[in-house]
Amino acid sequence: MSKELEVQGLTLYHFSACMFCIKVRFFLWRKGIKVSQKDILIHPQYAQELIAGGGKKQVPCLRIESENTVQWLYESTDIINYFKSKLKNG
Ligand SMILES: N[C@@H](CCC(=O)N[C@@H](CS)C(=O)NCC(=O)O)C(=O)O
Repeated sequence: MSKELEVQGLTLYHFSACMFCIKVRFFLWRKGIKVSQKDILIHPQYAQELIAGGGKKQVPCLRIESENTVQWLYESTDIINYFKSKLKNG
């Protein structure tokens, strides 16, 4: 990944005041990574999507779609580590 990269196939479910979400969003901002974001408090239908797909209403959660598979990654640290694993320089 490089600076100011808009990543396709990734969606971050979150809400603005959630500290764990802030941690992830700050990491993404610092690294210049842009992903689609869905606020589950502003749009309750996103919360329903999250529960239906990931199994629980916990944020942050990163929906990772690649080819024909969809993975729902919970836990802020795991989400950050996912991005770090994709970055050349961490
Ligand atoms: N260990 C989790 C904690 C996430 C968490 O507690 N998120 C809260 C919002 S700040 C939440 O979604 N609570 C609702 C729930 O767990 O059902 C992380 O680091 O992501």
